[in-house]
Amino acid sequence: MSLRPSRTPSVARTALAALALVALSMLSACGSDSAAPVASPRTTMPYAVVQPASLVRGAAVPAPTGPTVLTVTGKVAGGKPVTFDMATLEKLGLVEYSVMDKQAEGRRVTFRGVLLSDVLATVGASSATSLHTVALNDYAVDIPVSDTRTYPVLLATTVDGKRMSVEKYGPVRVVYPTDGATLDPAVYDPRWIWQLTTVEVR
Ligand SMILES: Nc1nc2c(c(=O)[nH]1)N[C@H]1C(S)=C(S)[C@@H](COP(=O)(O)O)O[C@H]1N2
Ligand SMILES: [Mo]
Repeated sequence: MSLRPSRTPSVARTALAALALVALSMLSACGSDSAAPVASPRTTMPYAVVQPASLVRGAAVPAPTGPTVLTVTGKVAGGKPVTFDMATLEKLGLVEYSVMDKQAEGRRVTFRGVLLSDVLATVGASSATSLHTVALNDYAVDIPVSDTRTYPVLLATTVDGKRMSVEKYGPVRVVYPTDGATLDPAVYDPRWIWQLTTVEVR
């Protein structure tokens, strides 16, 4: 095989580029469902992947070696509650986006954390319709699973690069992309549950 640079004439190159574009648009038109990761959010809200998953989906979630920060109960694969320490939770992959934080900071911040859709996929909660989420202070709110497919709902583990203490609404906090979508505050603000401790899959 020759290592010389291609000397394709520019006309041919333009035609090739056009062909490639057509092929690409056909691919995205008919292949988007099979190409997209399971339960990934369908949204125009941009978010950045800052660390890809290092826990293979479908593999057993290792038992916590540090403090448990999240317990997922209810309709999960195997039927037994799945517990996560912070290190394991963050192995599901980290994404981030900036959003106005009305509750805690009162300004625009960057939340980084795990997509709730990735948590559901990891515990095998594919048949779920609703999530009964409970906080350390016993506040509870139901989140429709459809939200996790429509929006990049985050289980945030840091704000502006810092861990969140319990006093600072942590260590795990649900975040919605309120800025990137027109989400009715009356409906969605109560779903911004802070000090999240348990997700019961229903
Ligand atoms: N842990 C916890 N999260 C919570 C709440 C709460 O009491 N405890 N209140 C919810 C409600 S009802 C709303 S509207 C938003 C914003 O609460 P705030 O307006 O009192 O700051 O946070 C939600 N998250
Ligand atoms: Mo509220």
